[in-house]
Amino acid sequence: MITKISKVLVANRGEIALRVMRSCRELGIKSVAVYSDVDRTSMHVRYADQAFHIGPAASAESYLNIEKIIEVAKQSKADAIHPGYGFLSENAEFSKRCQEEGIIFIGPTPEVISTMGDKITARQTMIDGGVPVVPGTKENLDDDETALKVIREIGLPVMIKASAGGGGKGMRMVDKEENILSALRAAKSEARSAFGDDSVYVEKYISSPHHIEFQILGDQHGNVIHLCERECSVQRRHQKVVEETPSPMMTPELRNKMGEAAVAAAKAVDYYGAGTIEFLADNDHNFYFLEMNTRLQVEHPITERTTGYDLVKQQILIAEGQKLDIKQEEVFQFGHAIECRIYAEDTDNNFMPSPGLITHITEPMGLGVRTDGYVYEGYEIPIHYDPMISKLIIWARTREEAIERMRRALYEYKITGVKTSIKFLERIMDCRDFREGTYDTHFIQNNEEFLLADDEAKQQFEDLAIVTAFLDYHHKLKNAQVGQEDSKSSRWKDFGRRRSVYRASEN
Ligand code: MV4
Repeated sequence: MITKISKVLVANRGEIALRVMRSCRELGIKSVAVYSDVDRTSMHVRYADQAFHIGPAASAESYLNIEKIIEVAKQSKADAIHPGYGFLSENAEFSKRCQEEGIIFIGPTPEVISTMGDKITARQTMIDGGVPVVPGTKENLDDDETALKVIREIGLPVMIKASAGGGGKGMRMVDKEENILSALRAAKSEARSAFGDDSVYVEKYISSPHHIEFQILGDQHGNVIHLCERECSVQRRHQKVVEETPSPMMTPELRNKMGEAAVAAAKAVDYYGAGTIEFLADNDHNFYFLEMNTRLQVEHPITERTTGYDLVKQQILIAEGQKLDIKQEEVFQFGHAIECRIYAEDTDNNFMPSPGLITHITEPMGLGVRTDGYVYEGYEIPIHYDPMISKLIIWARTREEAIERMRRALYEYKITGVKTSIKFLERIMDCRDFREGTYDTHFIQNNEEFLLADDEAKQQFEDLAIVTAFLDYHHKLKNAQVGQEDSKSSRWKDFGRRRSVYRASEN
């Protein structure tokens, strides 16, 4: 049965709310925004066809307020809700409430969210579905004696993980016999206070893994395909910083094997919608199921760019009950895509969030450049939410060209008023391990000194360049000379040139 969707409530804010509404507009679907006190002037409110205030800044009282959001959906006669990522996107209760109210939840069923949210159950489900998992335990480790016995059987080092966790919370690595019990207790108590559930399980520790995830799409008729991988090993404290596709370590053989495993993983839970299967992979091409994310992910645009599919549109069509109109054999990737997450944070000060007023913003443009953002000049980034400003997504025919284009785009990106991670990202693009594509999940840690080295001269160039750009702009406006060729090169242009020569010869 197909239920045409004509109005979608977007239960989110920021760049992802805007991203979802854009696809709605292309499909001729009306969009409804919800917003908190501090988001009254946010871009997603301006873009939507309708907007409803749902409460104070605190997420718990607004973007996480299930009943309020359901009430707005009914009031606005939205026939579907898109949760974006974060907030209520992986909340089984929310999916259930939508079901009960006859509102289409653009995401999986409450049962699937619960199964994948509980990592012990997820592991068991994958084992049953024939998907490789990291060698380890199947049950909750309750008493010390059993714990010691199993951990000795698996062999040190091991990773103790919270069943209710994910994303690294409640996780402990153990490499010494005498530390087993204290690590077990630490993991349990962290899990209890973070999730109210102290179930833990144990896996063999994989020493230098890659984080590789597969994008999958499943419909409500049992069809599942994958749209290749994303390499997400550039992470800091379990936060992704840069993602790319294809993975530099991927081969056609490994992609086929992992892709098949990803499809099997989705089929094991009768998954429908867009989802991601996360794997750990080592340099010997062993790979293991890690977690499944039952939502659209932040990094989805690199898959869109190389495969050509609009993932939000696919989500909507699937939610309507349509059959997937993509066959696995038709899926191919063209070129290379890299995403950098631009954060309002002070990378020189332990990556402290740096919310505040955007006084000036110039975004990069040109061939192969996409920015998914939501801020504008005069916008104040609130302190209450994730400080991500935008995502810079670069496409080029080859990886090398994509890296150079990313450096160019990061160079063009000018934001004043808040501190940003742009410099840090430029450093990543200049890093040998990244350029050679030989990095793993320890990349940022291994290259910390290079990535954080302060270059005062460069910073002064940059500050001056921004001021000069601004002055140049005003000068041009005043003399109405925009569009005319300058006879003299401005100081701003000199700085730009000198800097790129310096950087090109660096490697
Ligand atoms: C591991 C691991 C090594 N061995 N499991 C971190 C987040 C959570 N999703 C799983 N994580 C890891 N699990 C075993 N058996 C190393 C990590 C890990 C990691 C994984 C993906 C991306 C970045 C990471 C950074 C540190 C540790």
